[in-house]
Amino acid sequence: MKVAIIMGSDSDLPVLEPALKTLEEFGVAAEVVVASAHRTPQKVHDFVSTAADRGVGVFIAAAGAAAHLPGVVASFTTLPVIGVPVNCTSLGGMDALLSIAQMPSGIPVATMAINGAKNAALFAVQILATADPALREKLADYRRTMAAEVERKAAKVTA
Ligand code: RP5
Repeated sequence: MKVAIIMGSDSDLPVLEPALKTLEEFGVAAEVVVASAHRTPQKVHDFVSTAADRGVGVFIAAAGAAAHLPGVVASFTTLPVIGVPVNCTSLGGMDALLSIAQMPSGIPVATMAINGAKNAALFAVQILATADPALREKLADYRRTMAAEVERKAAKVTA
């Protein structure tokens, strides 16, 4: 199963780099596309409505400002959609966070923190791992490594 990463503008790409890196680390394939809910809505529709046939299991959708893209993606699919609010305005990303989190009842989007692309990728991996024991083991390794790193740093503080 693949992850589809859809962003509202090419200007969002730097924020999404950690998601791409994380998926690569887990060996999870990604499709990446720029498509805007407002500027190229037909492209959004066509990309999302054909994604399951291409092996996509989860969407990560990122947008800034009046960030309608994740919600629109969710309206076209029953696959899980993870929303990443992008900080690109004078409102510091709060505009995007609220736009993405405040979905109407019936069409959920799992909303990450502002610029929270790494956690979006980890959450996507966790979703795919529910049906993939090898991926579950990689997640367990990741947690063990993270805990060891925390303890290594903590040891320097208490030494
Ligand atoms: C949103 O508007 C995009 O997702 C981007 O975060 C923001 C600004 O887009 P550009 O004006 O940089 O293309 O739709």
